[in-house]
Amino acid sequence: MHRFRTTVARLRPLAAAQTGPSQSQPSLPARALNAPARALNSPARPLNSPAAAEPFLSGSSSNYVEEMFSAWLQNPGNVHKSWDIFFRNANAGTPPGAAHQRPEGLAGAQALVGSQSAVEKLVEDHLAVQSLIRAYQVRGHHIAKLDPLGISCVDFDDAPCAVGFQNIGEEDMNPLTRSLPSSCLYGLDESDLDQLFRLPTTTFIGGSEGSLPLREIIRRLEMAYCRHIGVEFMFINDVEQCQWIREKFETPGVMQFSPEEKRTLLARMIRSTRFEEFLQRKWSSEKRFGLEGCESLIPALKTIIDEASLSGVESVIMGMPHRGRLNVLANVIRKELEQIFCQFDSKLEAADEGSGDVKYHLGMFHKRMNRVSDREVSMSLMANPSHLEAVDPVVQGKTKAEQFYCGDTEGKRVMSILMHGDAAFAGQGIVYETFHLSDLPSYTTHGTVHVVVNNQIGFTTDPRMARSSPYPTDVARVVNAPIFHVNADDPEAVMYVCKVAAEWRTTFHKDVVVDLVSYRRNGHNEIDEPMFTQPLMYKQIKKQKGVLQKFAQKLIGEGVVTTRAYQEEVARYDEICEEAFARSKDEKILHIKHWLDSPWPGFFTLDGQPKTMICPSTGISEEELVHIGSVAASVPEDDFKIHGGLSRVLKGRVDMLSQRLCDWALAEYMAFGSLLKDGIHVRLSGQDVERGTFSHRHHVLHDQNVDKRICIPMNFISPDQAPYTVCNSSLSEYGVLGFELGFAMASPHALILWEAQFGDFHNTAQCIIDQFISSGQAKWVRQNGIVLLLPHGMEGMGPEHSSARPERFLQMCNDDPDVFPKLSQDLAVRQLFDCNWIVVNCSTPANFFHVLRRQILLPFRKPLIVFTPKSLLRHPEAKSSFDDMLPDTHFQRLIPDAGAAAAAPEKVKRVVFCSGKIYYELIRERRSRGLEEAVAVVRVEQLSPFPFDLVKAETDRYPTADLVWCQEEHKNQGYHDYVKPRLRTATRHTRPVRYAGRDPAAAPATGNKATHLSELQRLLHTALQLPLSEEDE
Ligand SMILES: Cc1ncc(C[n+]2csc(CCOP(=O)(O)OP(=O)(O)O)c2C)c(N)n1
Repeated sequence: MHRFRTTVARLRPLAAAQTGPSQSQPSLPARALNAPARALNSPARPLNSPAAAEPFLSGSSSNYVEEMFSAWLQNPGNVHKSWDIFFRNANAGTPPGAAHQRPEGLAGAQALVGSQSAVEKLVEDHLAVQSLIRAYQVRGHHIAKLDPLGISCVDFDDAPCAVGFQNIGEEDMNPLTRSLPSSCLYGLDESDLDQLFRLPTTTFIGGSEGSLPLREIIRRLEMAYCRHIGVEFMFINDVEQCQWIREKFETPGVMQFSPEEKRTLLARMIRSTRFEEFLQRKWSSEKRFGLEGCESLIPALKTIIDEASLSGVESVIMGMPHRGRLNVLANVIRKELEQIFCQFDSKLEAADEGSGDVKYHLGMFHKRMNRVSDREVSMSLMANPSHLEAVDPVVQGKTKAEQFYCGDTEGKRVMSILMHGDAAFAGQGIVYETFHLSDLPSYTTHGTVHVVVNNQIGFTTDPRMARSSPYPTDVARVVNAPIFHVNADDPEAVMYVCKVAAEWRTTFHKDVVVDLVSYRRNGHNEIDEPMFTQPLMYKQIKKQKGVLQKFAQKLIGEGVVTTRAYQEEVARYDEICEEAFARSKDEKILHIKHWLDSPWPGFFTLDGQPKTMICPSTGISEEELVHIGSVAASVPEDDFKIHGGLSRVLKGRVDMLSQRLCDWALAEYMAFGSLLKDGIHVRLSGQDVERGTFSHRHHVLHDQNVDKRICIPMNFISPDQAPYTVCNSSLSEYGVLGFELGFAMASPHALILWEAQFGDFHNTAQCIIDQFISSGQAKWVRQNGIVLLLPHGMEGMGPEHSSARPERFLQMCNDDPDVFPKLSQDLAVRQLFDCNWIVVNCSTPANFFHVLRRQILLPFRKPLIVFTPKSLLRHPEAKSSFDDMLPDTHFQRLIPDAGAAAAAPEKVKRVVFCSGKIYYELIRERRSRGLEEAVAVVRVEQLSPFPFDLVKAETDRYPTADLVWCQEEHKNQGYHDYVKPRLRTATRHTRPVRYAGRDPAAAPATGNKATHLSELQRLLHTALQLPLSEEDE
């Protein structure tokens, strides 16, 4: 791709007077030779002479030399002999200033080649032209006419524009009429304008011509870079990619469309514009976050989808904010218009469970024929919360999952498109987190097309106050994504950049940004008054002709359509809207289910219900346990040397297996392995999950002798198993959890887990937890079985790393604390079906094993929050027998006391209810106090939905005992606030429930180990002290 042509040859005399190399000795800046040597990884010795001593070649003219040097490195014959000698000398150690020698054959030709100064001027002028071309490529976008309003306040103060021929429009293309500072012209002046110049290989403006007069060079550069498209790409450090972009924008005549294409574009503009006008006419006082001012978004998206479909893409997953969403649903996804219109009828009753959501947040899935490619394309627009940009990683996760399920390892069949507002794109950190997932092997979706609806305002805040970067899109530069700014009032320019963006993705499988520079005709929404805050901008907007009107006039002027044909097309679409409106009146109920973005065909009955209300046993056979255990204890690759410490871990697993025991890591292995064997994909993602933060998991083995050689035993369980994915993530919670949630959305037949490094870090992903996980089903009738593993427990490690904040998760549970559920055979499953998520804290490896398997064996999907242990990972008592994992065993929502207390319940004076690791502290203390008969310790393993029935059974079993809730967390934290009213309901308010735990506190834990231990001792004392002290009464 990259054409290294003989640059010196291109400088061959254009006229006799200009021929021949100079006798002067051009001296080179050190960088000029160093840079390509590095780029090409050449052994050539770099020069170190000070650049200051090299007046002849400076600044960006060094590119010219770099290019020659690169060409010379490839083959010395590529360059003119004079440069060959120069590079040879320089490489041999001669200082650049002395490296030039006149080549033999040319020496005698002195008389023919003209004066030394003419040659110097020739070289200098060519270098200047090269600099000028480069300046347009780098900074042409600064002066492109991107803003339809002409009031852009993009501030380039930090990057002043040095392109000379500023703001030369098509109608005013003559630079001679301007007096220009000479610095802008790199030493060129008016007398050079008609001079012919060889074009360097880094430009395509010549088309088939190798040289052009300077005047034409400038005109073509202006056409390519300074009209309605601003191309920002020169920061990309890949030569091939830069050349590709140059070719797309510089080649003469690239932006020409056939009359047919123009008519299609007009029809799309009509739909986009008239749809908003229709809504405005019918519901003038309703919020709809219309697209007015950026109507070309619709043809933009359709162009991207057309191009993608032509290249073989079968599924497009989209995420977008509120602005223009109804229009996208109507005109891109092609949701039935009556379904959209009936959302405006507030009197319609909702047919589905849950709260529903406002119309401009709902998602949609639809498969349709693409007219351009004649191929079917599935399109989904993901439902999203109000939280701008939160949907970005979710879309990426779902895209990755779809690619995974169809074996699309290069992103050729499934792709994502993300839309953004300008203020949100610049302001929300999740955008950055999402970009940083874009090129990671386990997270890449092989290129996303980002489209920014840049209406130059965010609610009431203008860009000067909303961001510190010139463009709202600068965040994309971190991943070397090209950015195509385009004036959205020029639909043809929009269509062109969208074509190029889609082609970019197809070619390079990397992200790309289209920045639709536009305006917002109305206020933030249709009932907002923008003149309060942006009076001048809105005076200008009021004068602004609509883009459809302008575009129609242009095409009519060109003779592409007649006025009549245009009017008929408009009338036709208006009629479509009117008819749909009439039909919408027949709708009697609102079905949110019609707005599902991720249907799971076959998983539910036809009317969307679970096929059963039964959860089978989650146990597995002894044989299977032994087999999976043996894989977990092995290195299933030949000649694979593992670390000695790891050998001990694996040996420990062998020992456990021989005793029919499982610790935490092994139980997790058993759960994952058994599901994989049954064809269920398991994906575990998060920071350092491969080894496990606490070095207990070791799912990826590393050969100690061979770099990057790894082995994942979990993939050696059975030949026809599902693949196992375990992936260390970037250091992000918001982005990665969102991604995994999206992954889990794609299919119910996979176990998708996100593990926080420590449970408290989940709070940087709070938006995903609040907006999607806890409330997603209620808002969008969409189920999700994601699992969150949150290490939790007071281990004396200080306020950080101790608490996964169970209180927060429990506070968001929807089970009623005051209602004792109706007892029935299927109560446990029905409770799960009714809840918004499941919260557990398992105290045994076997229960952890069961709860993970239950996620898949349930006939529906619910998010699962697991507070996972730290010290219990190696606690000698926290082991489970195979007996607890065999067929017919289940997850235990509550584990009753099974010792002396249970044997003689009438003698029991106290029942201590607890959850999680405090159980082991309690039984140790009970033992040391000799209270095994007097105190029963009962573990609530499933906190939510609360096991009312089992708690009641326990309190009934010990009728004369007093009841205590014990937790190691502070009183205002942990489970207390959630559990207390439910325990009371379970006892029908007949028995008081006392608290044994830490006092209320602001921080989750003390930083002082001694304080930690004394607090623990005190709470254990409170829990086990008999009889009750007076203040506890
Ligand atoms: C995370 C978040 N913070 C604040 C808001 C409130 N809000 C809604 S729209 C909006 C302005 C968005 O501006 P922009 O991204 O430019 O999109 P536009 O509405 O202009 O199309 C704000 C601040 C929000 N929805 N989400």
